[in-house]
Amino acid sequence: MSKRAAAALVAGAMVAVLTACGSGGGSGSADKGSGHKLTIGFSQVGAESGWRTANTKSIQDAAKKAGVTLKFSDAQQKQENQIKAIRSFIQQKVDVIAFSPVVESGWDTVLKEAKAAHIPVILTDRAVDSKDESLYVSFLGSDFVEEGKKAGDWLVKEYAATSGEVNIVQLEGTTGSAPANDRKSGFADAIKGEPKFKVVASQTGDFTRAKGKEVMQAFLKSQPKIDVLYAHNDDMALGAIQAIEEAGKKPGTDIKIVSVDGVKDAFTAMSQGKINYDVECNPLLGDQLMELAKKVKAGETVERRIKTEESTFTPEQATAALPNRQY
Ligand code: GZL
Repeated sequence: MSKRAAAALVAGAMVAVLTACGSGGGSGSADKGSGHKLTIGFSQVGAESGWRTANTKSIQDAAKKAGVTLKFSDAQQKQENQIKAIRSFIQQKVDVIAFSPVVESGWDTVLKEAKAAHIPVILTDRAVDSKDESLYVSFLGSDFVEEGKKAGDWLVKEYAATSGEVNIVQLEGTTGSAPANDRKSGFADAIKGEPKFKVVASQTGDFTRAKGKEVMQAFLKSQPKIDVLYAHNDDMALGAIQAIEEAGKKPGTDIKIVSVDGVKDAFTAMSQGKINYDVECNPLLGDQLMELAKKVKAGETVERRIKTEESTFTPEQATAALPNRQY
C-alpha cells in the first residue's frame, strides 16, 4: 500500500458530517511548486435519473472550479464498463481514481490493480462490500439505511390512527446496489413493529422512470388493494404516478407515495399533492470530492467515511423550496 493511502487510513474510522454542499472549491490544484495539475479519473454509474444528472454536473462543475483535470466516464449502469474505465485510468496514471459503484460486489480485483499502481481510490455516493479496507481511502456519500428509516418512520406516524391493514408496494433501486439494499432494510426496520403494515409486492424499477411505470402497472394489475407506494428514488415514483393516473386513481390520495432523492420534478409533484413525503439524498458532492482528492494527493490524512447531511420534505416544505431548488 502506498505511503499516502496508509497515511489516509491512519485517520481511522472517524465519521465527519460535512455540510451537504460543502465549502469545497478553493484555489487551483497544482502541486505547490511542481505545477502538476491534479488529474482525477471518475467512473460514473450512468445517467439513469435526475439525481444522477445533478451528481454528474456537480462533479464536473467542481472540477472546473478547482482547476482539476477530470477524466469522466459514463458506465451506462454496467459494472463491466466501470471496471474497464478504472483500468484505463490506471494505464493513464491518473493521480486519484473516484467512482460511484453501480453495485456493491465484484470490485476487489480491479481495486487491487489500482492499489498495486499506487493510485488512491475514493468512493462517492455508493459503497462497495469489499472486506479489504485498504482498497479505498475514503467513502463520501449518504447513509441509505437512515434514508430508508426516515421513510418508514414517516409512514408509522402517517398511519398512527389507522387500525386496519396497510398494503405497501415497493419499487426497489438497481438490484445489488447499496442504495437499494440499504433503503430496503432501513424501511423494513422502521415498520417491523407495526403488524398492520404489509409489503405485498416489491420489485426493482432500476431507478428509472420507464421501469418504475412498468412495474407499477404490474402492481396495479396484480394487487387488489394498494394503500402506499414506497419508491427508492423519485424517478421511479414519477413513472409510477403516470401508471396510477392511467389506472384512474389519484396518486397522493388513493395511493400515498413516499420517495427518496428530493429532485425538482418530485417537488413539483408534491406541490400538486401527488407525492406525500420525500427523503432527501443530496447529489451535490462535487466540491467535497475535489477537496478530498487534493488532500489525498498531498498525502494528508482524510476521514474514512464522510456522510452528507440531508433533510426530509413534506409537500409544504417542497413547495416552498421549489423556486431555489438546484436540481
Ligand atoms: C443515491 C444514488 C441513487 C439515487 C438514484 O445516492 O446512488 O442512484 O437515489 C440514482 O436516483 O439513480
